[in-house]
Amino acid sequence: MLEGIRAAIARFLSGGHYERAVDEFVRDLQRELLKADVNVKLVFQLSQRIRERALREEPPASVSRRDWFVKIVYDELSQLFGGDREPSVDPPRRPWVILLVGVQGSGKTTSAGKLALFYARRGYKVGLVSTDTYRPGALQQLKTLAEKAGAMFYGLDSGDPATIAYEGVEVLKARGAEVVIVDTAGRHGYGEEEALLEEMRRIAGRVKPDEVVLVIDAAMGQKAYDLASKFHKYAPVGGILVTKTDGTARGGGVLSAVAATGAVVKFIGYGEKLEELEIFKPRRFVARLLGLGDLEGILERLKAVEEARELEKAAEDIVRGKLNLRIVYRQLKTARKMGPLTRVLQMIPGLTLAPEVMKDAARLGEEKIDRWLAIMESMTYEELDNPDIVDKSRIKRIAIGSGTTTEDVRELLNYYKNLKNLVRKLRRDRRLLKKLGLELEELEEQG
Ligand SMILES: Nc1nc2c(ncn2[C@@H]2O[C@H](COP(=O)(O)OP(=O)(O)O)[C@@H](O)[C@H]2O)c(=O)[nH]1
Ligand SMILES: [Mg+2]
Repeated sequence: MLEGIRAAIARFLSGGHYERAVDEFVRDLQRELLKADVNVKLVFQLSQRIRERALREEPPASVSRRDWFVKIVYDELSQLFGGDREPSVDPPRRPWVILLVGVQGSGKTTSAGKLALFYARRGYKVGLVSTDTYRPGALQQLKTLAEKAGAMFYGLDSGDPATIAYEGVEVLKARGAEVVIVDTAGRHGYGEEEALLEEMRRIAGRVKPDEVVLVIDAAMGQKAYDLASKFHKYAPVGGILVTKTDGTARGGGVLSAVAATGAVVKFIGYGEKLEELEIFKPRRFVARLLGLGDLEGILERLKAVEEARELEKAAEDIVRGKLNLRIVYRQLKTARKMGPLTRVLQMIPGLTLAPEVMKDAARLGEEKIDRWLAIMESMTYEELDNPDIVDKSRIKRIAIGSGTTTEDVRELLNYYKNLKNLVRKLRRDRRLLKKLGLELEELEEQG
């Protein structure tokens, strides 16, 4: 899937006629996603949405249609794999007990070790519990992993798994574990899910885990949809861990299937080593799918355009006479985010507004802007909306609150006063205003 989609993007970017290129790209994408075992219905819906948006949406000024199209594809693919959701992985309470469930061979034991290392590296005291009494060597496998990960360990090679799980959790909690991970056997094969679910329910009933994490092998493909749904019905699955995304299946099928159930994929495993686990972020996954090279540059450019629009909006507010310190704050904050002001200003095509003001701002320097931002953060909304009320005693309070001096506060207030005078002058100058008015309308049409 990876290579195929990348190639399709490359073809698209070098292609001729836009509409034809879109059609061709959508066809390539469909083929690749189907090859990666993504559900037919999902693929169909996705390509329809992409086509529709590509032909309907006008890119913002200074963005090419092709770049905009790549962004649409990126958005929609990210949606397919879970959208903007960034999973929360830090336990909200301690101790935190995670129960790992899943079919045999899916990678539970390996993942238990990976999670142990993951949490240990985040500074938690971790404990691992082995309940696999069926497979010889299972206990030793997890014990070795625990040692490597620097985690405590509890396990017995015979007895009732639910009882072992319960005792293990109690023992490790008593020894100070903040995150306890319980590995289960899941000895049941495909098609024996009922028995597996029953055993899981029994263990969960004893242990009362804070979170159940379902481990799914990427090679499972679309079948993951049914499995995840079933598990979800039995016990609220808090998160999904997809293993073996380094294999031929790449996880496309599983990840899209799981996203479709509404469950959150929290982690993906991409190798046999303990470190080969990462938090799953749909957007990052898709970025990799599309080949970062093209995409990063395009997204950077789009981000700059978006930020330029924010600045323009602040400029509009000023012209419309809504000037107060809240607007100044927003403007400086945006400008600050975008890096050196002079460069930023050059990037903004529509910003012919009040060149004096912008030049003035460009001369400010970043350190001073940071100081002013801190000052405005220490002011009340009332003061921001109506800076005239800021008297001597307020100046003193604001300086102390923001860790600056009263001179700094006065300087900002002066800057504001000058800005206000300038805007007043601008508004009196009808010709300029008319020109600006025209430009603002043009901008609105484009947006
Ligand atoms: N390539 C690769 N292999 C994995 C990954 N996770 C687990 N495995 C392998 O999958 C096999 C089964 O793993 P195991 O943890 O014993 O599965 P369990 O039966 O669910 O406990 C082992 O050979 C692991 O090394 C992964 O992310 N990538
Ligand atoms: Mg195992």
